[in-house]
Amino acid sequence: MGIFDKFKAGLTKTRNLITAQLQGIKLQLGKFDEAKLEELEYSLIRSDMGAANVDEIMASLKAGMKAAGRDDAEFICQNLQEQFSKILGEKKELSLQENNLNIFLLIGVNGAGKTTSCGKLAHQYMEKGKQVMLCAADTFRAAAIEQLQVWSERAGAKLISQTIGSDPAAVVYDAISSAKARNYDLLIIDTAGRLHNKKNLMQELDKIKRVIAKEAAGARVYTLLVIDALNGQNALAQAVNFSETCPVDGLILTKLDGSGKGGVAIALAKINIAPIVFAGVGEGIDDLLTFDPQAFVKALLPEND
Ligand SMILES: Nc1nc2c(ncn2[C@@H]2O[C@H](COP(=O)(O)OP(=O)(O)OP(=O)(O)O)[C@@H](O)[C@H]2O)c(=O)[nH]1
Ligand SMILES: [Mg+2]
Repeated sequence: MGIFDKFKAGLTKTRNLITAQLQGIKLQLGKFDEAKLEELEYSLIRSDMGAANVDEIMASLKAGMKAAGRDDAEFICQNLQEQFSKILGEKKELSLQENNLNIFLLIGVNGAGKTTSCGKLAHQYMEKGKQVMLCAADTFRAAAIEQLQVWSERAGAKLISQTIGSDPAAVVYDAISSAKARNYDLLIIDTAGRLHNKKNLMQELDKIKRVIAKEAAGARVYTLLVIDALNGQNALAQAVNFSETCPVDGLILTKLDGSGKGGVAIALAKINIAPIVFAGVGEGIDDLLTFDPQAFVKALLPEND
């Protein structure tokens, strides 16, 4: 399956929401009047693009319709496609530095999909021929360590872990030493879920970052904030709050498949904290896609046929 088809499958629920209006009108060969435009506006809001963003998008759409003297579904699709693409911007892929250690540090609130994404990423980079190591720096629960162990076996990646209750920064220290000694390409660090306002937990994250800065001084490090699309507009608040406490290099937007809230990607891009670099579209090992704005937008809107 190509990346577009994967996005399309993953975005089924959001796509249904937005295309229902557009395609229904198309079939009736009708024109978009005020009432139909309002329905379209409502479905964009329901997809969690954010009310203010939808206001802007609709205003621009209406201005475009007026200027072009068009009120048909094709024009509207085209206009939305252009607007969404502009908001999402260019594809921003993480690049690994050759012959050097690269580190992904995954952070985020409880249940966002950090551990699962660590496993999927390990698999993805193993498939690309990279030497990948996973580090279980969520030491709060035994289950968290076991969960990452299962993923490491699935992906065929080495796991570094300690016992429950160990200092997460110490596990990270171990993992870095081991990864450096054996010339690993990529170290992926799983951390415990935390809220940005839990001071002790944010201090723990700082400590992990200090260990990375000191022990892996030459490494390329990406701090990746994992965001659950199911949280819709709350996900935005989380992204803002987290990034204010801890600088973030990229976002992993998970569970795009789980609801019709795929529009949150547009809202996230608009606040421009960090680019969305990966998208989770399921629970399987292959269900993490490099975020491709073009494929995403194409998958969100009905096909022009
Ligand atoms: N449908 C779907 N489910 C996902 C996706 N990513 C993660 N999940 C599910 O979300 C649940 C939580 O995922 P975890 O990876 O355990 O989340 P976490 O952030 O590590 O959670 P904590 O360690 O408890 O903070 C699991 O049931 C995953 O299978 C996704 O992209 N799509
Ligand atoms: Mg976890």
